[in-house]
Amino acid sequence: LTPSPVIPKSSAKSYACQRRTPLKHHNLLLTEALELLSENAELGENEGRSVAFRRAAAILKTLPQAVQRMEDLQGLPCLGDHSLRVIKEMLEYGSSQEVESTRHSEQYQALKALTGIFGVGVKTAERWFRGGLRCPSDVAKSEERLNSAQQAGVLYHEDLSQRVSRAEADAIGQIVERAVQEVLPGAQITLTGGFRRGKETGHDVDFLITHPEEGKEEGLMPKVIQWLETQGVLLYQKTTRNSYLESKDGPSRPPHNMDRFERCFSIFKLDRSTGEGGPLAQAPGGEVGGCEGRAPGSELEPQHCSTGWKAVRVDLVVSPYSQFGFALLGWTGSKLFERELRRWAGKEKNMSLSSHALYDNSQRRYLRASTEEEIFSHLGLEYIPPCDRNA
Ligand code: 8DG
Ligand code: MN
Ligand code: MN
Repeated sequence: LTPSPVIPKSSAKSYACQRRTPLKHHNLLLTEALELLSENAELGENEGRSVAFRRAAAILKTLPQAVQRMEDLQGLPCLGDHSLRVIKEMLEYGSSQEVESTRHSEQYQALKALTGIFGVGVKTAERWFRGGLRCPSDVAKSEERLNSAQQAGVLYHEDLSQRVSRAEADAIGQIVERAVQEVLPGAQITLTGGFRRGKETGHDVDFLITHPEEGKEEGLMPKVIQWLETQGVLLYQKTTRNSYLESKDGPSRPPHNMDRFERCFSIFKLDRSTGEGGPLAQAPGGEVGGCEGRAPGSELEPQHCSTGWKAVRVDLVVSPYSQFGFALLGWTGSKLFERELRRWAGKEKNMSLSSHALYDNSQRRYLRASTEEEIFSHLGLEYIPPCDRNA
């Protein structure tokens, strides 16, 4: 009899924000299966079920070795009957019928493909699915009215469906840095999202911008966008005020200066010679490979010519310095880790955590913090570094 893997003390904790979840782990087959079921539930708008599968996958990522027998799972939280059933089947037969039939179902594949288009959410994807659409090219050929995000999503779909490399993220970082220094010297930019957690690739690149002098950051986003636009870097952008008031997870009392918080969902035009190292020969007086036909607003045909540049999704967020720690914590992810932090704050501490502030409902006051470490400490949690927030 082989001994059961020793379950680390932290794996017995039920909130993901109490545990260290590294990027690389030993149970990829199981977590991929459970995450597929989670994703399918999300596409079917069954949030409770989706979160349950995601939590089950997350606990397996904390284990020091591969699960081989059901006994190896003893003492672990977050594993419901359904997840246990799937794991058991996979351990016995190498695969799960439910997972495989979901993976191959037309509905799962179509909804995944349609929500994979930038600007398309579950509701729209479902409506299109009922109308017979199955993939991005169906949408491009259809008569559906698309908003401007969806138009960009269809137009640049080929590029946007490719992963963004770390080198490309760094190249975009340099462009953003340049833009920010041009319009507000002394402003600071930080790479957040998956890349900050140590991922090698991402579906987009996320940045947080602030300035050490409180108030200087006001009005920064429009200026940065304008500068980027004059440089011809932006294929698409939509700047919004924070959606903080509408957010059901937000704190019960918004801070006074929340209206300064801004974000921008954008698509950058990244020169391939910068993103991949090794400069390409520049064709005289124009783009490499002659991709002029790709201007946004041209005919809505998915574009395949992408020799000279690549469309990359970029998220920019501007935060006042006083909220920087909260914004950094909130935009580093993972999504499940964020969700668990807010659940911990509310359920265990009677506090409300957002990307702006931490409110103590018992003391009826905001708890100040300038670093992530201080926020974990306010929450009574051991500090978890970004590389271990990959829940
Ligand atoms: P990926 O891009 O590599 O696929 O992964 P990621 O970087 O972890 O995912 P992301 O979708 O880019 O999200 C990064 C973080 O940003 C995520 O932890 C949650 C956070 N985030 C959103 N939308 C919002 C929002 O509307 N408000 C706040 N406060 N945070 C958000 O994605
Ligand atoms: Mn990201
Ligand atoms: Mn993002």
